[in-house]
Amino acid sequence: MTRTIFVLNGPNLNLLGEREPTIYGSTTLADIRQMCLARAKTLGFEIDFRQTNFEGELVESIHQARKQACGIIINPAAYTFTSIALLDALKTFDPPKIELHISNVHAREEIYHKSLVSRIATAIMIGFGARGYELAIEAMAGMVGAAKAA
Ligand code: CA2
Repeated sequence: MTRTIFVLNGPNLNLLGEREPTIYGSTTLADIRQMCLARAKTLGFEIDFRQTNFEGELVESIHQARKQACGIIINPAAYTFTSIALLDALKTFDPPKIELHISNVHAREEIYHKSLVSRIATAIMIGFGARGYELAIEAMAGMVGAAKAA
């Protein structure tokens, strides 16, 4: 079985660390990628880390994950609340899928409260800041099983 976890990031997350640090913190997406790679390595997993500002590209990545990944961690950003295409694609991916948000979306404006993705996510990681990615990898390793010593 593959030991690759896809970590997918949606629109505007390439700006992390550059704008709105009070909401999203000062860690950049490049920093988060490094954290993910390092944590996954200790657990015996590989990471395919991606970011796109395009809905269709996220859908394509999910299709690739069907053949190449043992799990998906996805921060769909604004598409969380709008994309039925993303929801339909994620429905075709049977292994564990974790929906992740850096900020606590429920403490924010109402437009950020109703996730379309949550209904099909295996689990949800919300409001832990950039550290949520590491926690999600640990959780995913636990769900997929046979993790090496941490
Ligand atoms: O908290 C999260 O991770 C979000 O998925 C981020 C999304 C937002 O639409 C979700 O409600 C919660 C927005 C990402 C925008 O990223 C930026 C990063 C830096 C500066 C501006 C936007």
